[in-house]
Amino acid sequence: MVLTSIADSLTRTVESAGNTISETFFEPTLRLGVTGLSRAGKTVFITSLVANLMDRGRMPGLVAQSEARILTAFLQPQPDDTLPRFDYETHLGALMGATPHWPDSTRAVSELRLSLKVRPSGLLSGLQGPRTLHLDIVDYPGEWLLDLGMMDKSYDAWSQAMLTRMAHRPDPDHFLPMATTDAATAKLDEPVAQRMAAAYTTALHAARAEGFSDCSPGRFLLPGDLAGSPVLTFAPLPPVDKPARGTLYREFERRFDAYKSRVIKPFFQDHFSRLDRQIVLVDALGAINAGPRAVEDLRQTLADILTAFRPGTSSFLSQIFLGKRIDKILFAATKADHLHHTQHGKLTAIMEALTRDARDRARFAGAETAAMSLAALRATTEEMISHQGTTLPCVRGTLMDSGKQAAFYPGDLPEDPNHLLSAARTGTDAWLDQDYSVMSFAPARLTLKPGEGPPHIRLDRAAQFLIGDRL
Ligand SMILES: Nc1nc2c(ncn2[C@@H]2O[C@H](COP(=O)(O)OP(=O)(O)OP(=O)(O)O)[C@@H](O)[C@H]2O)c(=O)[nH]1
Ligand SMILES: [Mg+2]
Repeated sequence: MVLTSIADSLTRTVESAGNTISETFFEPTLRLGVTGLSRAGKTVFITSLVANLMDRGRMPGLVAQSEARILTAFLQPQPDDTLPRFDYETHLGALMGATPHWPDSTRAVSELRLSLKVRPSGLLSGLQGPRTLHLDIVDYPGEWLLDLGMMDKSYDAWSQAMLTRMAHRPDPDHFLPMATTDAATAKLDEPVAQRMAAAYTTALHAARAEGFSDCSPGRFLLPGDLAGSPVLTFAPLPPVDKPARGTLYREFERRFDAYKSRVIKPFFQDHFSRLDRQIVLVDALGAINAGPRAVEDLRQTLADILTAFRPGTSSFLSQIFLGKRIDKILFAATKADHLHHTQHGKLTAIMEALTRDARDRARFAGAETAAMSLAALRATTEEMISHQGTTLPCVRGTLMDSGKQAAFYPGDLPEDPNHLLSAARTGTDAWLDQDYSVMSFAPARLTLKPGEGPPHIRLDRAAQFLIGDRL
């Protein structure tokens, strides 16, 4: 155990030394992580960001662009041979085709390299020719960050923690009655192991649906290409003193360790620890629409996810980061085109409040953070509509279900975000003084002028925060 960790650290040190040398003497690379819970808007964000960096007519908020210093941006083969490529062309085709539709859900990590040729600014501009920045964009599910808490736990400690939690949670397939000491000490019987893992997974899904956020292991909920494999076929068991070989307990313990070393560790080591910048996308409007419980769950889940951005809290993380850190983190409420711009400030304030604890801590750990609301792909236009003697700020777009055009008023977000968050914390079922609703709009049919990327809201500002200082 100890030997492998030392060997691992050594290779990593050599690797990072290698990175530094190539960064100084050759072309610098910036790794941008894009994450968020499922359906937060990661795929649309990356697709539109890349399209708008290649055709920069709608990116005035990116300073290097407004100074006309970005000469070209082009896609390149990515540097990591074992990572799937982010399928940019297919996703863009979906959004920009003759019958535009949203891209399919993606369930695993993927990567894309965009290279930007830039003229240096300031004093150096006359002395140096253009230089190239490689932007490596990594898309990964936020759910995977939730596993971090397992790394510093033994199977025994994790089992006890989960079994205690489960006592107060739904258990539709009756996992708890199966998880007895007798079962734990019985000889391993694979069909029994599979039934238990399946019942435990059902319980995790049910707990998630009821708004509980600590639902580990994360891959049980979002298995990617690991579905059905032995590393996902285990469950917590009651403690057994010196379990005998060949028992269910010993096998589940072995699979738990395999899950840590083969699933969690490689992700954090090979992908997460190499990020320089991070954007966390949050569908805050979707949660507000779903009600107070969903907002409170979102707040808690975000807090759990964001512990990953504080390496000091986990010995495992400190080890793999080796002093390196993510130095800028942007928290972005997505799909802001569901709101008239007069409400965007309120959405940003809600986003700030939702991530306040985590942002304070990240800042403490040396990372610069910001919150913002954006739409990666604007699917609506704005309109003021008179209604019962007042004018309501509405948005208009094509409805997903019917394909018809409709104008729509989503409700008035509160000036003070704590109105929403405190109602959410008290666990009420519905908002008291407002109804919120979000329509599903289809992406609009687009005819773009040459040099123009897809329409968006504040994507240029997000890009400026995330990469502007390196251009
Ligand atoms: N109106 C609007 N809707 C958006 C925008 N971005 C995302 N959406 C909606 O959110 C859905 C999810 O977006 P994706 O980009 O696929 O989200 P994801 O995080 O990649 O989702 P998974 O791959 O399933 O984890 C889309 O199908 C759209 O319905 C946006 O900028 N505006
Ligand atoms: Mg996706």
